[in-house]
Amino acid sequence: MKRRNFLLTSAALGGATLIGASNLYSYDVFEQERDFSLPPLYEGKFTNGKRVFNLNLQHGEMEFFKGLKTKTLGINAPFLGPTLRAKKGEFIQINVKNSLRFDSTLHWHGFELPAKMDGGPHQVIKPDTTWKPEFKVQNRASFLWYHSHMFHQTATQVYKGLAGMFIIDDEESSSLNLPSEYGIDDIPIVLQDRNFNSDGSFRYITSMQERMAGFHGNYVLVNGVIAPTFKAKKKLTRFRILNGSNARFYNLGFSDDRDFKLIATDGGLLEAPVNLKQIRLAPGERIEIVVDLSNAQDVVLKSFKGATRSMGMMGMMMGSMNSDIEFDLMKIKSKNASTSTRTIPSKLSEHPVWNPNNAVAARGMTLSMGMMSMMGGGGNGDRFFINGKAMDMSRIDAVAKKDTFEIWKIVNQSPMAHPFHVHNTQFKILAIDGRRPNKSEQGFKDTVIVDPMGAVYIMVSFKYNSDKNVPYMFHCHILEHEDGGMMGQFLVT
Ligand SMILES: [Cu+2]
Repeated sequence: MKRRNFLLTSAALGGATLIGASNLYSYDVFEQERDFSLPPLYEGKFTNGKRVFNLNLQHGEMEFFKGLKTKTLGINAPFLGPTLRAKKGEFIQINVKNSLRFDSTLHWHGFELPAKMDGGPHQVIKPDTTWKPEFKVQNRASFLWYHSHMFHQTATQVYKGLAGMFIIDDEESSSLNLPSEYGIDDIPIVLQDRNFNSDGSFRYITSMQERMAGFHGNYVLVNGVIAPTFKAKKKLTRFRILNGSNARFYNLGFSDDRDFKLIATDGGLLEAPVNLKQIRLAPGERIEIVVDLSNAQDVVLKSFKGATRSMGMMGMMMGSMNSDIEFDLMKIKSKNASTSTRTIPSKLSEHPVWNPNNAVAARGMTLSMGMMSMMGGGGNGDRFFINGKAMDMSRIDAVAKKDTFEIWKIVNQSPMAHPFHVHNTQFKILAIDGRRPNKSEQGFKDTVIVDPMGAVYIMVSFKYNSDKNVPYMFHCHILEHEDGGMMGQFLVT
């Protein structure tokens, strides 16, 4: 009885700190039209045979609400960063200057790259210094991203804005006639939920429940804008969608229930497009979809129920944070969209066949949450574990051999879903809770949803790089869980 009251009270308090209506979803968020924001495209500059990018981590200020200033972090901008773009096979160098007042890192999420260049917790960039990773782009055409991976600080640094998108092209992707003009018919979208105090400042976690479930905000930003209106230029439009939220899952679809074609997942093109009406997207995951907008009717990109699948008491707590309700993300107007000469080929790519019998090792990764955190009380220590251990920078949890296959079984011993992410690889899903992956789950992945009390088998290969000293990370991509210990380290030798 007491607990129930507490939950009700915390939900009510959460509402009181918001601006305007009690939350985003109880009124027409499109009443005030806000322009869609396209992140600037930054293709770098060729110098001595390398594509060179200059990035600056900086403090900034944004007006998410008219007349109210929010202190933010950004990369070459007050909030978030440019969309970087490079081609497979190129050598790239990224000069990352830290103009912040504190340590940070910048991790190239989804890249297969040398461990020293990964931008994880071991590659700290001190204030007023510049980190200059360089590596050959080995990934096939795909939609990757970059973000802070500072130990214990990832959640707050990403929350304030240290993230951006990264597009890789290759001959295969360029030879297809898919929509691919940046900002015209090829539109990147990062989804991030936030809360605000009445003075406009970001509101972050204030309760143990929020830390446990991960941060869930009542406003969803699309490229840094609350519920924008996107005016389509072409009747056939590709959206590259990144879930850059700290913890919120989405179940994406359209208000009129129209079909869309899923053409790519984390690691690039599927073998063939898959017709869908809804698709779940967890923090860290990306999808590329192509939508037919030729009927000229306004339509809303939404998140539907069914995103989180939390169980029992966890489900109740998540419910109090609006973690699994239906809500609007972005309005799409296509009245003035022109006819497209682009097409969606029925065959997109051919994936190599990976035979599980060729795996040289099998590993188990069990994800769990501490009982104290389950009860919502006590202690400041780590509350999230992999194989019963919290992340330790000085401990190596696994050693893999370069260019071999391994099978990892990821087991979720908790009542909420976790997106499991592995660095330096694009893996394949072998099985999800005892079933074969369906067509939309058969692409290359670097992050996979492991549902409550579920188990997922993945086949991983670390093809290109080895380093006997510097580890890569595997972790839950709910950033509060990662910071709270649900992370481990592996070497590739
Ligand atoms: Cu998690």
